[in-house]
Amino acid sequence: MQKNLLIMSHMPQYFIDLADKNFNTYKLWLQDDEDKYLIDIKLEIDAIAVMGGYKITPDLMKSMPNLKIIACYGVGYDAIDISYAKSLGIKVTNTPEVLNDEVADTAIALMLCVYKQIIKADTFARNNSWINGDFPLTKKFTGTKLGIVGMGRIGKAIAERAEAFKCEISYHSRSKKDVKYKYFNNLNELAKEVDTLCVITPGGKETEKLINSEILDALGEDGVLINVARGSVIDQEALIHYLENKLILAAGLDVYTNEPNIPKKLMSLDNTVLLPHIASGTVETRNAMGQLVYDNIENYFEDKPLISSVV
Ligand code: NAP
Ligand code: 8YV
Repeated sequence: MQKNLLIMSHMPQYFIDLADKNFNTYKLWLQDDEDKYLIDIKLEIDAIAVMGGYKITPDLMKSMPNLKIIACYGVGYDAIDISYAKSLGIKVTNTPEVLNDEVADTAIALMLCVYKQIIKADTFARNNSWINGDFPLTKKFTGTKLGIVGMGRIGKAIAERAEAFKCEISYHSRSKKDVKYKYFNNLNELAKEVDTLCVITPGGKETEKLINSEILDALGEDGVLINVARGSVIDQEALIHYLENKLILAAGLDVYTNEPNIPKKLMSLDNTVLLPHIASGTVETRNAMGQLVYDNIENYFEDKPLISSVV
């Protein structure tokens, strides 16, 4: 018998097609009254598929007595109450590895855009400003000192790419990793040492405002901040203050505290490059993520081992 899969919000079509073919799908985001719909279907749901940023609360889990697995479309699962899921025996899966290259590419792209002012130069060319004179000289990225905060799967992929740019690479995480780069047990010391700080830790309580005024101070007025992790890892108000007052040089951001809202102040600054959380957003990578979400759910119901389980 086909299992009942609740899809919380719109997800890339590749996954929807797979899900429609193989499960009874319930599409919450297409309903006029989502709360009433959830009440109507709550006893039927066996599995949930959810985009990374969508909150899965204890109340929602508690309301579905047959829920066995929550498959997160993203490697970061900070929006799901994991310990509550565990307490109910609900499995949670995520999508590690398949997006490492894409997110690392985006991190490097942000660094190049910030240093070489690619976005401003594009606007300058389109506005025909060139006829009035050359674009101002920018700043060399190759050979700079890069500090990676979070030397995990994606952190390593960023470091591999940065090596090609002859960067001097060092990193901070809670434990030293088996890598050739210099380890800083103290984040403040790392920030003092580098030109660019690139953040790629998980979100959630453990890392909340890890990058605060103290760290931005240490990064200093020539320092660049790149965030492809989660908005919560940075004290966004402090960051705006440091950017506005040129207390750090610039920032390249893919993620924000209250997505999809980006503070107007951040938009108005000329020393930011802002992306709408697209670090993994190519057709190829999103299809691979969708396949992994699907395979985890299918494996669960076929009594096969989960490919990437969190709990
Ligand atoms: P991972 O392999 O688990 O690596 C996470 C790294 O962060 C580890 O090195 C870990 O080392 C470190 N870390 C964890 N907590 C820390 C803390 N409190 N202080 C300092 N370092 C800490 O995860 P991943 O696959 O690389 O993904 C990392 C994160 O990137 C995801 O969780 C997600 O939030 C984000 N992400 C964003 C996008 C996007 O679209 N922008 C896409 C993919 C992923 P220790 O445990 O030793 O500290
Ligand atoms: C996704 C991400 O875009 O994997 C993650 O942690 O942040 C991104 O790859 C996000 O999860 C949307 O589902």
